[in-house]
Amino acid sequence: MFGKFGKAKQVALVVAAATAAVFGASTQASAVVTYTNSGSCTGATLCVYEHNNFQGYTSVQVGDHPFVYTGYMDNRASSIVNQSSQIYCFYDGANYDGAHLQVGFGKLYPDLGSIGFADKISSYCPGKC
Ligand SMILES: [Ca+2]
Repeated sequence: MFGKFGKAKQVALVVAAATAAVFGASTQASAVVTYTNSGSCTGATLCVYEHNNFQGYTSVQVGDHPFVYTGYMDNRASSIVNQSSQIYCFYDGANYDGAHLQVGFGKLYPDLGSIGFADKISSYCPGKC
């Protein structure tokens, strides 16, 4: 009775699973972010620090990619080094939304609290806000 349609449904499910696999693979690109306590940003594109003046736990990105914090660094950033040739937009929201801060290329922000943006960052993306 529903042989033909049942098959079509199965194919649709397989396509959905394959699409999920592709998106899963692209998510792996966010492995370009690593974490350190060394304070060093040498060779990196973008470093985001837990404390003022580039101290404390640090997320270190190589290459220009969007990123969403899901762990310890979510809502903890207090200083930023942007060594990229890209402008970056940092967001309070986890989905590149909410209050935002634009950081020009080659810029250092030693005290995000002085501009009202301490302990807020949950995501960022290369490009203007
Ligand atoms: Ca936030």
